[in-house]
Amino acid sequence: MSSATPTVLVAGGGGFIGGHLVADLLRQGLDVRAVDRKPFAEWYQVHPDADNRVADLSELRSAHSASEGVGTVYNLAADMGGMGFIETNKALCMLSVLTSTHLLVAARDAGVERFFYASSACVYAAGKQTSPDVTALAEADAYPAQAEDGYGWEKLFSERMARHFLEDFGLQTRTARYHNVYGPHGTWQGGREKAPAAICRKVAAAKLSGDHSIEIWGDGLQTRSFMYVDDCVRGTQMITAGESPEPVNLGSSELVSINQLVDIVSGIADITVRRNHDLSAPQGVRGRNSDNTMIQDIYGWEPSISLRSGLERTYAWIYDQMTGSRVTVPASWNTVHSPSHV
Ligand code: NAD
Ligand code: GDC
Repeated sequence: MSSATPTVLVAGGGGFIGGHLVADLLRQGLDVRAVDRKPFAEWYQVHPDADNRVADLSELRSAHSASEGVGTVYNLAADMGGMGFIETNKALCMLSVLTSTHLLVAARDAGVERFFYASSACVYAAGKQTSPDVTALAEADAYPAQAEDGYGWEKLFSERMARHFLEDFGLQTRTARYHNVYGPHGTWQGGREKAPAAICRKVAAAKLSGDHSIEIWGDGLQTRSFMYVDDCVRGTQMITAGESPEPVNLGSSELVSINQLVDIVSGIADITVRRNHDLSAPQGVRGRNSDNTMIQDIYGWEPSISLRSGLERTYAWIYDQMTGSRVTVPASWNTVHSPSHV
């Protein structure tokens, strides 16, 4: 691309959502810089047309270097995972505040025009998520604050820091609160995976091994909404280009129980599974859904890819990872992973 076109920085570009975002930005013909602290071998997607770099963006020097000549920053860099990870890695999750901080400072110093921050539904008050038939969470439900311990508080703090960098320095920051994003080319094993990928892996393992029993964390009545990654990538760019700096929900409003999630995946796999409910496993909140009133009011759009169609693509990809790489099906794939302190 011509040097006149400012570069787009995707911080966390070696990650799940980052890999899909880089791909979409490249498809639009943009100059993209993807930066991640992981070695390239661990990136979910490496796009040769991007300027791919390995760097730890929690260091101010690296954040400054990554931001040189950049017009738009997407900060997707954080230490994160499903409940099996964030419940037992609270300090690690909070250390992401160094990355959030240094990227904001570097963006301000580099004269960046737009800065997107990936926040999370984990900022929402626990007291409003105590029942499976939960009232969908609206943006105001983040206060009085009672965020997810560790991870949720870092997200809420970094949201507020992004707002203050707009108020005090004029950096045009934009924030979305992602609600459980799933899809291919993401984490599906090892302890950081979230429920959609975990259930896909367990059902595929059942199908491949012939032992049709799977372990489910909790009683399965707990509810969530799950947003397919293509909706996330589209909404992220829409919000970044938009004029509203207020944190806005970016999530599906299709509420399902975890038992229903298992029904859908086992239907896709065409097997009937026996369910072993582990009530001692990490469960997070009892119910969570996205109220999409604000995103509809501002943008006239909300995520719309159905859970069934998103899971068909996700299950197929995970099944291929498990068979294409001639991976044997260890029994451990069907159990709660003791969170790896990765
Ligand atoms: P991911 O773990 O796949 O991607 C995050 C990437 O950031 C990783 O590749 C990691 O190596 C990188 N990273 C972390 N610290 C870094 C640092 N100091 N320097 C450079 N790179 C660093 O996670 P994801 O699912 O793609 O999530 C992307 C963003 O969206 C994260 O900020 C996450 O908190 C947020 N989010 C995701 C979800 C979801 O359901 N996936 C939900 C809410 C919020
Ligand atoms: O891990 P998660 O997807 O995160 O869990 C959703 C629900 O699925 C939980 O109640 C969990 O107990 C249940 N579950 C059942 N079986 C399994 O095998 C399993 N693995 C997993 N992982 N869960 C299982 C997430 C955070 C993210 C992010 C999003 C934002 O919380 O982990 O970091 O912030 O929220 O929406 P979840 O939805 O609780």
